[in-house]
Amino acid sequence: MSINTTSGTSNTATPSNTQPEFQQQRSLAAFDKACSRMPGGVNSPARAFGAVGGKPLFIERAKGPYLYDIDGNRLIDYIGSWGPMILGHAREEVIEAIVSAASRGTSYGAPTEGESELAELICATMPSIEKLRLVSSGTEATMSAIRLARGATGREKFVKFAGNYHGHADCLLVAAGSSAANLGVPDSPGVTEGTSRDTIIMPYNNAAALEELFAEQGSKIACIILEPVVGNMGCVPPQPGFLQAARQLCDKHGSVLIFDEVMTGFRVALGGAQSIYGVRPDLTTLGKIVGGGMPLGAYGGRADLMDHVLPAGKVFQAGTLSGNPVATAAGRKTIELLRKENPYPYLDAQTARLGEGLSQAATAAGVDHCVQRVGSMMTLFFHSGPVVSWDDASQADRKRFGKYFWGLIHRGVYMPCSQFEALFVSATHTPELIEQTIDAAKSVLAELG
Ligand code: KE4
Repeated sequence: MSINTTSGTSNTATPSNTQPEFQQQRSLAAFDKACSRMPGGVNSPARAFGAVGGKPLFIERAKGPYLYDIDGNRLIDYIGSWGPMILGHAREEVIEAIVSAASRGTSYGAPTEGESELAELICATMPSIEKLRLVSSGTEATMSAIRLARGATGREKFVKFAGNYHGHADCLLVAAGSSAANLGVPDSPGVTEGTSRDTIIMPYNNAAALEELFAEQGSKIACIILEPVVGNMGCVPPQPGFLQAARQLCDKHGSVLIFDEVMTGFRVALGGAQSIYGVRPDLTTLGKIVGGGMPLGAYGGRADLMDHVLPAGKVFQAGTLSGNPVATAAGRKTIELLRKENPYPYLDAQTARLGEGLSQAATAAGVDHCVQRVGSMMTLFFHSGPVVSWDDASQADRKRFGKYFWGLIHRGVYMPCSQFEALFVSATHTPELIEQTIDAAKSVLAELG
């Protein structure tokens, strides 16, 4: 694992475009049809290409590092379903586990041994998790962890950070208010003042501001929730001492420290960001990779906290498909393969090379940029950097990013469709594909320069 911000110097761009002419007719027709029945034609706004312009590609299938869309375009995929596909798409052993589980029934609404086996695997991989509850998404995990922290402490306020995304629970769809107290205001229609006023929004990577807040309000704060490596404003690593400050403040004031590792769990390292930075959270939330691409999330941590959750305790949380046997089979197989194969050194090397190549290409083109990476999650910011908070990230050149995104699509490369997302490299991205991606980027960036 290495953390770096690079903006190196380099050789000239060598245009390469070995892809057949990019087509989009069928996707455009499919999008129009989708819009007739689904708002914005998608089931999650991140897919709608709103941040890059144009209309989304409809995918027919995927295998390894590739997506194949309904117009026959083959694309090197750097979204990986927004993180889950670390082993590459349609890994045979995972598919076999899903088919085998599904052949025995898809859901029972009763406990299975497979849930305990997955729980054991997660606890063995992330020792801060002594007990956990399986749910069906990252949002459910974070929403439930915040409720648990509030229920266990009897406190109502909690802290999140600008540029950190934790899913769409009402109390999290909150923007920093104008007031100096950083009190939250609704960030979506339908979110009420009542659910926002207990959410405190702070600047990420600002330990001094956090210390000042806790000095004033520490006894009222149920928890801090944060992305230990931010992916949702683009990749922003924690500055030295920031995570430690959050830990110390929670210890001093009796607040719960929640690491939202939905994206970083099993991604930046097998044990997630907490295994890299040596800070032990009280609760961890998981999603994405933990389900192997199936709907599965989890929240867990100190047993004394988790025992507040119904029916062991009184904090309510439930779910029809929580711990679903097909999803847990996919999650177990994925984690078993990660533990057995340890792809992390390979992923680190491939992503480092990609970052180096993108930076060299941008420098050669005279494009203001920086590259920020932790393990196999990375962002090329159209910003001179460093990007340490939302105030920095929000200054990035989104328009230029959109042109970069579409230029790469036309060259057979599918990057995250927003400047404020991280790209993900999988174990199936070969060195040849990394070089092909760099060549495509050289060609695109040369046009942008
Ligand atoms: P889900 O409810 O989407 O499974 O997880 C919410 C969530 C929680 N915490 C973190 C750190 C996350 O990154 C996410 C979801 N990530 C986004 C993309 N950055 C999911 C993509 C989407 O919304 O379609």
